[in-house]
Amino acid sequence: MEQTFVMIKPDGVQRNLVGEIVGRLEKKGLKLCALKMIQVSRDLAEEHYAEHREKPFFDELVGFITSGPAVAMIWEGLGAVQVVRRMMGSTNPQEAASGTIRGDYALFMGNNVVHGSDSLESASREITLFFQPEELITYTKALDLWVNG
Ligand code: IDP
Ligand code: MG
Repeated sequence: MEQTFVMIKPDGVQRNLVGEIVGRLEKKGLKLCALKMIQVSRDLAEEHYAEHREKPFFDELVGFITSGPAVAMIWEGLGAVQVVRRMMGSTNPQEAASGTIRGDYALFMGNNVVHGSDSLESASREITLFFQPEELITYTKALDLWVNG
C-alpha cells in the first residue's frame, strides 16, 4: 500500500495543531504507520530540502524548520501521496482552498504548518531520511476493509 511522509512543522506544533492535523488524516481513512516528535538538525533540514538549495528562501526555510520541535509521520493508504497533498492545499496558504489544512490554518508562505511528500519518489526518499526501518509498524485495522474496499 502507498505510503507518504508528513511532517507537522514547528509552527503547527507551537500553534497546537498536532491533534487537528492527525485527526484529519485519520478520519480520511489513512493509516498511521510511524510517528515521532523530532528536533530537525541543520544537516537533516538541508538534506530534506536539497532541491531548494539554490532558492533565495533556502536559509529562511532551514532556519524555520529547525526552529523548534516538529512531528514526523508516515501515513499509508490508497493514493496516499496525492491525497495528502490535496488535503494540505497549495504551498501559499493565501491561495490554498478553504477546507485544506493550509487554507484553514495558515497565512504566510514561510509558516505553512505542514509538509507532505510531492511524489512517490520523494516519499520513499523522505521516509528513509527521517525513519529507521524498525520505526515503521505494520498492522491490520478492523476498518481497513471498509475504507479500502
Ligand atoms: P511544498 O511544501 O508545498 O511542497 P515547496 O515548493 O517544496 O512547497 O517548498 C518547500 C517549502 O518552502 C514550502 O512549504 C514553504 O514553506 C517554503 N517556501 C516555498 N516557496 C517559498 C517562498 O517563495 N518564500 C518563502 N518560503 C517558501
Ligand atoms: Mg515540496
